[in-house]
Amino acid sequence: MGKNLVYKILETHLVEGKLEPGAEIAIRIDQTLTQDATGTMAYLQFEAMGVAQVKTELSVSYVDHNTLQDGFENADDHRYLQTVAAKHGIRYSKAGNGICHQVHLERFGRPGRTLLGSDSHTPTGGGAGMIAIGAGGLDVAVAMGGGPFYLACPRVIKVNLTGRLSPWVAAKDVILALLEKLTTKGNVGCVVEYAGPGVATLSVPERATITNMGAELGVTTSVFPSDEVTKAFLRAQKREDQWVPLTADPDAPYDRTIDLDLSSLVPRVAKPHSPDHIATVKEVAGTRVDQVMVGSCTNSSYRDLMLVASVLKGRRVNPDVSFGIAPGSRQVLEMIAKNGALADIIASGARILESTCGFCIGSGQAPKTGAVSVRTSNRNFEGRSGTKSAQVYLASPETAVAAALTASITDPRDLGIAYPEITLPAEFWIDDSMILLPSDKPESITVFRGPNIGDPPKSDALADTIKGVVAIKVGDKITTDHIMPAGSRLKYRSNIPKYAEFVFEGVDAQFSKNALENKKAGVHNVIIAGASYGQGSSREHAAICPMFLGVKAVVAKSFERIHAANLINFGILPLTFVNESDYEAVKAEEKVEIRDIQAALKAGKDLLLTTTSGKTVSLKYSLSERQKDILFAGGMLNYTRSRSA
Ligand code: MIC
Ligand code: SF4
Repeated sequence: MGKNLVYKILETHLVEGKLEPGAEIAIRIDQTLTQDATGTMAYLQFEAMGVAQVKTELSVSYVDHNTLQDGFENADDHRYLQTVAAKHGIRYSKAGNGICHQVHLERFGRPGRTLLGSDSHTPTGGGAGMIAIGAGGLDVAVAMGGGPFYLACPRVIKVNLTGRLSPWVAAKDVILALLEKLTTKGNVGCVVEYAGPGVATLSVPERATITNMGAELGVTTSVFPSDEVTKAFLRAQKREDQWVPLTADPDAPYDRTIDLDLSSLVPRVAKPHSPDHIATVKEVAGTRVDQVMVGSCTNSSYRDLMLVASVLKGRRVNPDVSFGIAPGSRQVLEMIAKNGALADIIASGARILESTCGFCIGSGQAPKTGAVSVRTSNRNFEGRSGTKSAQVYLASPETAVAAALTASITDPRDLGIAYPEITLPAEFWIDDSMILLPSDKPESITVFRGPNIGDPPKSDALADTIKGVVAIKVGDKITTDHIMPAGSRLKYRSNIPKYAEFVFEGVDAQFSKNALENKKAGVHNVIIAGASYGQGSSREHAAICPMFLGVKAVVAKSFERIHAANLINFGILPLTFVNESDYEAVKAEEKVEIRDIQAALKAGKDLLLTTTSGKTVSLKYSLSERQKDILFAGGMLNYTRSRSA
């Protein structure tokens, strides 16, 4: 029997385990990326490992998230990241050079390679035929140190693309259609592999839009074959020598196949407040719009910006709309500046924003009270825009620019404008001068540490009995934005005690204070949650800060992959209900106890949670022996230290 593309790449990188769906495997990581919001912790942990030079083929540290610099904190982090990169063999992409995923795709994405990134949208690289996976910073630090990455060997879903997109229908509509089918829940442990004749009709940046937002499906990653289109893209980036052809064998097995006819698709949006809350644009057409934002790692490529500029040329943004545009990279910005498209954008009345994440993560551009904001980004969780009452719709650049012109959600096919076909240039503008190379005299570099940068907190070995209280009980689809807000709080990413003050800020403003008091009184904190707990970002702060507050276990109906791994890395037990209906049995603020944890874990037996109201609830877990050992040690850092000792 033949092999699918995912297993072909995994096979060449396998260092432990067998390629059998569900089994734990370890793979060698060729490339890593970090961004500044997760990077400081990742490099502090890397430094703690005592490895002088990274052992990967390529490691890049990007600064793209925290560039607002309203205070010294972000700038301190940037300088720390720059010096630590210079010292340890890491390239450093300066603030202003662009969003990590866009820049990485342009300059480093390489078919057949593995990439581990401390950001959940790392799968963007799948657009160029790599296995690109998002993980917590600690896992990335381990990979930089030469350690393998452990994951559950995925089940592979084939998406068979046929046909070709119609005018005004975009790559974004492909992934929105898939989110409609597969939703954000229930896809943990899967990888999406694209195949079929429709693949050749999509450019690499379009493929990257699709793999980027595959993160919202909750899959481990998504990948496209590497073909002539990939080759042309690499050639245009002056990297043709890095091309290799890669496709699945014709008789390759898959867990299941989804057929998607590109020509049948229509423009779609994700309605507030979830990326899988899908409607066709026609269904919501006429909704009044206050703000439109084009950018983010999903839709900020040269192709996307040229499309928007071509529509705006000679036209004016509706006076009732605030329209912001953030090009994904300096390459994109320079190219549209040189070819005049930027002038068309400026003339239309759009606001030009820095090439960073910015609005996508609520770092600036918060819309007005109750605003409707149409954005080309990938997440519309409540409050993420910085305005709790805002209604955020996710859409393609085509649909976004239509809303900017009309101040209402509008099917771009109804604009009455000739569709501007955008072709990619034969050569992109290449200038890597903002990607600093590591020092050739690493010993001469002193790492800068400003007052905002604290050491990662220590965790204790796993307690045999958890005796404490349900510090919070939450429902389904709790995202890492709920657990650990970003936006205006981002600047505390390097200062755990301070950042921990904001855990669950928007859900229960007293949580942090109460949890810390419990901890001081020796009472363990337990979180009770519904399905898909920890959706969204890879931020390990959603585990580190609860750990700092004395959270010992999260009991949920189900977990998202990256967050579950982060909990384990920081010594917090991720447990699930044997009977989901028991979720109802455990009340907020109730006293709870889980005994004999070590013995049960060693024997692979269920755990029992007892409540003060006299109920007993069975709990299970999905942990490999290695993960159990990490938990016994009280987290990955302790585990690594004990093993090297
Ligand atoms: C996000 O889109 O939520 C982020 C900000 O990029 C996060 C990373 C972070 O929280 O720093 C992600 O997606 O992993
Ligand atoms: Fe940045 Fe938004 Fe992409 Fe996250 S999703 S990496 S915040 S642009």
